[in-house]
Amino acid sequence: MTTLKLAIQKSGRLSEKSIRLLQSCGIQVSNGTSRLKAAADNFPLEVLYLRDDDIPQYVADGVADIGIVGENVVTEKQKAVTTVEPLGFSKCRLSLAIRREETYQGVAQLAGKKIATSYPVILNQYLQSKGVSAQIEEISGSVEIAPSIGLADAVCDIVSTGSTLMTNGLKEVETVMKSQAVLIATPNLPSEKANLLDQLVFRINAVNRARKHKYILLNAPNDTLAEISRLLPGMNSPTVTPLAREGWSSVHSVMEEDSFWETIEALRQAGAEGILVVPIEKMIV
Ligand code: PRT
Ligand code: ZN
Repeated sequence: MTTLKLAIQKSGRLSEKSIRLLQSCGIQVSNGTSRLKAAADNFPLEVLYLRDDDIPQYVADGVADIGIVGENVVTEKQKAVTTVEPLGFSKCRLSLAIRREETYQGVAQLAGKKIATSYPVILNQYLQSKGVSAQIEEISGSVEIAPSIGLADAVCDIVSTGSTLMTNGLKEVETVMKSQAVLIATPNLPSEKANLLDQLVFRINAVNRARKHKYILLNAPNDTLAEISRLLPGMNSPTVTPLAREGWSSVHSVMEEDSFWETIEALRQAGAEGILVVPIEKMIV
C-alpha cells in the first residue's frame, strides 16, 4: 500500500503545532522526542522527525514526500520543492534591526555595514533589490547579541513579539519577509501519493476554514430578516425558522472570525437578540 512520508520538525516551535494539525485532521501521530520516524494511525502516513533546516532538502530529494516548515526556511534553502499551501500558524517576520540609540533614515544607511544573520540568501536578495551593498556575517544562533559583542552593526533575524530585540537593545527597522508554516511537497509526486496529498489537503482546508469561522444563532423580528440575511450570507444563505413567538424568527448562519465584532454590532443595530456564537470544528464547502 502507498504511504505518504511527511517530514516535521523533531523539536522546536513547529513540532507541537504540526502534530496538532494532523490530530485535528483525524490523524494520530506520536511526538518525535524519542524516535526518528513513526507510522500514523488512521491514515497511510509515515512521519519523519527532522531538524527544520533539513526538511526542504529531504523533500527535494524525495526522502520525504511532503513537509511542514517555515516559509523563511523554504526560501533560504532554495531547494526544488513545491509549496502546497500556507498553514496559518507559527507566523513571524524576518526583520532588520539596528541599535536602539541609532537614528534610522532608510536601508541605504546599512551600506558598508556588517549585518549578522542566519538567513544570508534572503538578506542578500533583499539588499540587492534595494541596491545596498553590505557585509553579511552568517551565524547560526543568538543573532541578537551580535551588535553588543561587536560582531556586527545590525542584525537580520526572526521576530515574533519583538521582545528579544528589545531586551538586546535593538530596534526593528525593516521587514524583509513575512513567514508562516507551509506545507511543501516533492514536485511531480506519483499519482497515488498525489492522491493521498489531495486527501490530506482537503482535511487541512476543512480544519483551517473552520478555525476562521463561527456558527451564529440569533432571534430577530421578521421585518429585520432582509437586513440580517444581508449581514450573514453564510455558506449559501442563512437558515430562517419561525419562533413560537408571533412575528419572530430564529436565524442560523456562519460568519467570519476576522470581522466578528463589526458583524455583531451591525446585527444588534438591525434588531437581533439572543445572539449565540459557537466554534465550528470542520467546515466543508
Ligand atoms: O532545532 P531546529 O533547527 O529544528 O529548530 P530551530 O531552532 O532552527 O527553529 P525554531 O524551532 O526556533 O523555529 C522554527 C520556525 O518557527 C522558524 O523557522 C520560523 O518559521 C518559526 N518562528 C515563529 C520562529 C519564531 N516565531 C520566533 N520567534 N522562529 C524563531 N523565533 C525566535 C527568533 O529567532 C528570536 O530569537 O524567537 C526570537 C524572537 O521572538 P520574539 O517573540 O522575542 O520576537
Ligand atoms: Zn533550525
